[in-house]
Order: sequence, then structure tokens, then C-alpha cells
Amino acid sequence: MSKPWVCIVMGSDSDAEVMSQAAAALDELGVPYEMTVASAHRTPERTKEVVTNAERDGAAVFIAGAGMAAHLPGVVASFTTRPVIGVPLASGALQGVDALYAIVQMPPGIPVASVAIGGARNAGILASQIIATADSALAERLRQKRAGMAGAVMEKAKKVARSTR
Ligand code: RP5
Repeated sequence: MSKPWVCIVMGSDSDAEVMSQAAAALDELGVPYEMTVASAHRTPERTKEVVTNAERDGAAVFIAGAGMAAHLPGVVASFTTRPVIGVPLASGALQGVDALYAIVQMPPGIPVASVAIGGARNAGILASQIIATADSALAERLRQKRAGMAGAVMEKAKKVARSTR
């Protein structure tokens, strides 16, 4: 059986720069992934095919990023019972608020988790955390990453600290 992996889907190549931050987080944590474009509106059949093939081939978590009327994460979730993390992307007149509302307002029964507008890095980390529930080595890498962040905060505290008393 192959290692559990993450399927990253985005609505357009114009989403790729932000969505690559999810891939970067997965790279840092040693979690395999595949990344592709499938549009819920422009290529609904391809979206179904990407999701059903990925589920069949062992994708453990899906990350779906889209802007504007962001139906992609919900449509991905309609084709799989694996967890789906939506990434609302800033584009068009409403700069991601539309996408955020579309992603978080799923009807009962077909859940989609959401990160912040443009929060692709957190989507990669959250997907890793889900996979880490059954992978103690990955859980340890996540703990080390947090320890690194705590260390960085302590460095910042030292740099900024001043007292006049
Ligand atoms: C959404 O529409 C995509 O996810 C993208 O964020 C936005 C614009 O798409 P393009 O017109 O750049 O293809 O479906």
C-alpha cells in the first residue's frame, strides 16, 4: 500500500501561486501530494474524475482552492468521504470574501473545512496533521516545526525587548 498523500486541486492556473504554499508546507513535512487544476464550473466532469481517481489511488486528504463563487471545495467533497480543506482565494471584486462564504456555508452532511483567505500554507499543515493521526513520525516532525516557531518567537522577543524601569 502506498503512503497516504494529499490531492491539491485549484480552479485555475491563476490560483497556482498561492496554492503552491500548500505544496511547500507538504514538502517541508515530507508528505507526498499531487497538484492539478479542475474547475467546478468549467470542467465539472474532470473535477469528478480527478477526485474519484485520487480517492481510488489513496489520497487521504483533499485541498481545494478557488476564488469568487468558490464551489470547487464543495463539489470535491460531494465525490469523496475523505476530508476536504477549502482555501478561499482573493480574486474579483470581493477579494475572497465571496469565496470564504461559499466554502464555509456548506449544507449539513457534506462538510468542508476552511482556512483563512489565502491560507494555503495552513491547509498543507492541517492536511499533514490529519495524516499524522496515523503516522507518529510525521506527528513528531509537526512537533519539531512548532518548536522551531516557538524558538523564532523567543528570538523576536529578545530583539524587541526593552525596559526603562
Ligand atoms: C475561480 O475563478 C478560480 O478559482 C479563480 O480563482 C477565479 C478566476 O479564474 P480565471 O479566470 O483566472 O481562470 O474559478
